[in-house]
Formats: sequence, structure tokens, C-alpha cells
Amino acid sequence: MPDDLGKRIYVKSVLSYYLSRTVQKNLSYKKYRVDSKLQYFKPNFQKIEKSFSDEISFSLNQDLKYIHPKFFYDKKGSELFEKICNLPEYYPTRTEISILKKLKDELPRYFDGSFRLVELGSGSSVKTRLILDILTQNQEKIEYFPIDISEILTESSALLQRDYKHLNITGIVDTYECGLEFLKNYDDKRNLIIFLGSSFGNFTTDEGKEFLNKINSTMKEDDLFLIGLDLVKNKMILENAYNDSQGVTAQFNLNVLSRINDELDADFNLKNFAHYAIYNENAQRIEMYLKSLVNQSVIISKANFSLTLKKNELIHTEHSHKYTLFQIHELMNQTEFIIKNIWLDQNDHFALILVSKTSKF
Ligand code: AVI
Repeated sequence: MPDDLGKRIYVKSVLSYYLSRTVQKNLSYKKYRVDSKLQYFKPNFQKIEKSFSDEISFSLNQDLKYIHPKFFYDKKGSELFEKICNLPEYYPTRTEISILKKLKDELPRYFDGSFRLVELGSGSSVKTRLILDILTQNQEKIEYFPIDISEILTESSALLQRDYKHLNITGIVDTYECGLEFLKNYDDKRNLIIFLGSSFGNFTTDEGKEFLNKINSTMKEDDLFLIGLDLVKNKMILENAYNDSQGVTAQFNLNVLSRINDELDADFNLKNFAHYAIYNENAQRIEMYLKSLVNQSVIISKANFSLTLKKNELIHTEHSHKYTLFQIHELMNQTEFIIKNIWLDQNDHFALILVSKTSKF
């Protein structure tokens, strides 16, 4: 008879085996048809995931306390992130857009035949539109498959539909990994998968490699993958981007505590915390923290958990990795991708990398 922990691990592994099998068989997604041009798929089964409260009480109970960055993005956090993207100091968004604008003639050279656009994250943004504009140069009809865990994709899809008459949208409401697995078995059409905004930089090094391996394994031979990565640059430019003068990044960081207060009935006093972001040159990453300004204790009622923090103690909230071109080549090599092209902006601040699984093109 296994002990309690053993039992839990056993149940979890049986469940994850079951879940991955059901994904592979494509049986477990339910189709929701909104109209003739908009449908979406949602997993039929209930995903067994750790709850917000379990994750928070676990991560705040460590010697080095942390809150996973995925928790930034409640409604308020997503709005604040949109604001960050438009800040003068936050160069990644406008720089990536400037590169995409230059790809109008070059990117189609890699498209022999028609492609479906698959976006990791759901975009109603300028960037998705720029890619759609590029694809419409060669093909009249476009299929767009946004994959996003949040149902926000149904809202953003409606906006795109309004502006693109020959667009058929199929949203997949699931994690990127499961969504891609679903797509792999969906049909034989070729996919252009895009993962923009340097969101990849928020993974740890191991998570990142695992993620690229996963994408590679779900791609078909002649699919293409376009990824945006932020590059190593002057420390001041980097630190200013994460310490903007209007304090929006600080609000974004602190908002995660408001979220815990609201959703888990906690009593974080936001005045007792400060936003702290520095560039760690050795690790090549921005590290973002919430710094406790006093000795304090906080109760998180719904998690049945209380924590004490010393003055100046840090809660880690985000890593944002920056890469050199050499590292990008290495990373793609290690994860068995073949680089078709790398495009940079005029200051070499940001890179868009197009890769495939084989050297066929
Ligand atoms: C979403 N991600 C790529 C952003 C970044 O730059 O790492 C999140 C962010 N955090 C603070 N500012 C922006």
C-alpha cells in the first residue's frame, strides 16, 4: 500500500497518462461553433491542475519566495501589460513591430503554397495583423488558429473577423503544448506557428528547452515556426525598460498581490512592498521582485496560510532572459531546429527567427 505521497504521485501519473492519450486521440475536445467563420475547441475533460491557492501557498513557503509570472495576467494585469507595451522605455514591442513591417517582401519567400497561421497566445494586436497581411499577399483565404488557455481568444477573434473578410478562425482554448498536440493530429495542412513578444524569455532555461522540444515534436515536416527573442544589450536600456518613469511596470508587479488579496482573501498591504527590477549580467536576464519594506506578516485566508517577511526580503516574480545571436544558434541546434533566417532591427535590439524541422526549404 503506497503512502499518501506515493498514492498522490501514482494518481497524478495515471491521470496525466490518460490526459495525454486522450489529447493524442483527438477525442476529447469539444467543438463550439459561433458562426460559419468562427469556431473553437475546448478540452472535454477537466484538467487536473494545482489550484491558484495551492501554488501560491507552496511558492511563498520556500526559502526564496516566489510567485509564478503566469499569475500577473488577470484582467487588470493584462490591461497593465498592454500599457507597458506602449511605454517609451519598453522597446521590445515597437522594435518587433518594426522588424515585422520590413518582412513584407522577405517572409513570403519561405511560403511555397498556403499556410495556416497558428499563434501561441491570442492576438488581436498589430503583430498578428502584420502577419495576416503578409499571408494574404499569396493566399486569398486564411485559417487562423490562436491557442490560448484563456477564453479571451473568442473576444480578440471577433475583432480580427471584422477586419479580415476571408479569415476563418478556429481557437483552441488550452495550453500551448496541448493545443499544438491537438493540431498535429487535426489535419495535414501546413502551419506557420508564431510565438512573438519574447514571451519565451520568461521561461527558465530548462523550461525553454523543453518547450522548444515540444514544439518541434508537434510540428509537421514542412511547418514553419517564427519566434521573437529579445537580445542582450546595454544594461541601462534594459533596466529602464523594466523601471519605467510612469511606474506602470511597478503597478503591474504589485497587482499580483492585489489579485491574491481579492481571490484568496489575503491582507497584503501594497504600501509595504516596492517594485524592484535589476539586470543580472551573468545570467543575462532581468530579475523582477517585490521587496518587503518592513518586517511583516500576511495572512492568506483561503489558502490557510500565513507568511512572515523580513524588511528587504524579496519575493521573486519574473525572469526575462535576453539572448546573444550565438546563444540563439546554439538553442535552435540543441532543440533540432534549422534556422531559415534571423531578422534584426536597426539597433540589434530584438530578433525574429524563422525555423523549420528540416532543411527542405
Ligand atoms: C510578457 N513578457 C515578455 C514581458 C517581458 O518583457 O518579460 C513581461 C513584462 N514584465 C515586465 N514588463 C514586461
